Amino acid sequence: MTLPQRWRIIDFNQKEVEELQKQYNISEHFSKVLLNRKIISNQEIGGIFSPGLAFVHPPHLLPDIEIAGLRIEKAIKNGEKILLWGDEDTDGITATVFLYEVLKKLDGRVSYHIPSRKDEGIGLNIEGIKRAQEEGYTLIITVDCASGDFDEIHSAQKMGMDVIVTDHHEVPTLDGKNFALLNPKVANSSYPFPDIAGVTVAFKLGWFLTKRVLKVNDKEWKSAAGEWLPLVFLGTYADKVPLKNENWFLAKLGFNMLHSTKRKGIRNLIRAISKSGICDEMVAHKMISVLATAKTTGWMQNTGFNILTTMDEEYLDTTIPKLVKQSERWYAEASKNFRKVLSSLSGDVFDNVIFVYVPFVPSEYVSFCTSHLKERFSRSVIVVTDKNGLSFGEARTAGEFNIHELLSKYIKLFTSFGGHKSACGFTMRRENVGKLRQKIVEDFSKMSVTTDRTGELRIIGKLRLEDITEKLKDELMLLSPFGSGNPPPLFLARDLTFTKSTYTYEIPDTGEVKRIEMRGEKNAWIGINGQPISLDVVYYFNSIGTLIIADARPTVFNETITQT
Ligand SMILES: [Mn+2]
Repeated sequence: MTLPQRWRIIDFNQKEVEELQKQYNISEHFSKVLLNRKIISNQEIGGIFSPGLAFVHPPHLLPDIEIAGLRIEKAIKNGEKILLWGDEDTDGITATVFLYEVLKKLDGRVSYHIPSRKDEGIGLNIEGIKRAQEEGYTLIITVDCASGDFDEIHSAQKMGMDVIVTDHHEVPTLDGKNFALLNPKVANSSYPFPDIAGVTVAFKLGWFLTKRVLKVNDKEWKSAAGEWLPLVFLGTYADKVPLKNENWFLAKLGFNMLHSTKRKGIRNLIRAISKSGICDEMVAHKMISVLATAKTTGWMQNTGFNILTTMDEEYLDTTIPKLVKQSERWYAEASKNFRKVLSSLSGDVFDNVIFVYVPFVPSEYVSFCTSHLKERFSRSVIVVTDKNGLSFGEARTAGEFNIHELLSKYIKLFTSFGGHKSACGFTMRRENVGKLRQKIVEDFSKMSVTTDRTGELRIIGKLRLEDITEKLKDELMLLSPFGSGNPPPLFLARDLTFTKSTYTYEIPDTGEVKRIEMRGEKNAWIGINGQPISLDVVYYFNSIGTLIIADARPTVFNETITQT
């Protein structure tokens, strides 16, 4: 059951559309797309037509980067053993790989450990710190974690090690901070765009260090950095940070390099997932879910790290197909659990927030269920299950609403809590779940319904499939890759006669016959007994110019189109 979304055709000032169109020699629809995204300055439009690292913020803007740079440079010069401490998701792994390779290039004596989320949890832990000390490490650099791990950091310091934190999660407090904390979200940060991924924070540190140690200039760095950009793309895409500002440029450049990268693991992943060998957004998502099954297998051992760094084809040929199968099984199991959660919903779907306690769902599927509920009902969602004698929950929000801030009010109810504005996680004693639920539902009932809902498809304009030009497709593809914060522009075609879930049409100029097909859930709209049916269709183009149907409904019932 999907609640019907309203379709809204955006209204444009025709004069503005024509002006922009003439000024940049672009098509009318693309002019509308740019106006809708408020991309109108010379510089912004220039960035879309020729994206480059020149549009990415320089590294010295990150807080504490000078202090970190000095300390790391000293460690390299003195031959100190440096331990990178990562996180077991794609953002954490790509960040670890990146900084590992940079420090190797700078002749650092570097190793890494990625804690197993299942056995060690997220962030620093005392056991690992002790082990690092025993093995003679004197500097620990975290990536994608540890902004709040003050106790562990102070312990490491007492054991004679320095700690540098690089991270992008919300920072709970700065009380007692006596270490370099490279996080664009710290309270006094003047970093211009804080919503970057952990891999991007690491990327900035690597850039800074390379300039400092090798005395290269920005231009030399930018030409050398290319090989790492696919890693930045994967981490950025996996963490679903908004593809805006510098995130978009980094994702764009990295995405474009996926096909030409020398990194064998990435090439092998694409081949294993995509029959055509071409990577679009769907393939990228699948790559990330395969990497998500590549776990930590012990101290300083992580399969994802191995995949992204190895040159050993044989290792990749045996490892990756196994992981692909495993991730398919995981997805099937996650979907099954999601359906169970769906059928357990009752009146919840009419509340401003969906808060469900579902102890029958294994904790590894909670994140999946939370995100999918949010997508389906376009509102804030909290899903809680039980894990290791405690309750464990995840929260996601639709739109701009800050769920991290709201949950922070109840920090006393949690035994652990962390995350971002739009996605966070927590653990708590089971007997407190009911109390939290009551508080949250109450908080949401006081908000206006629209605060956090995005249940509306906003459409650029009507565009018959016969009228789609190659020029427009090329223009739209400039905006890819599409994803969080950068949705593909939507168009509407009305009254298409579908026969057996297929619509066939002819391009007037060339006589070429094309067809589009209904797939998956949208199949609900195929005609009874295979009879032709007339449908209205909202569609878009993905990064490789394939037409994809976003939504469809029978023309006769379609009274939901509104013009703003
Ligand atoms: Mn991250």
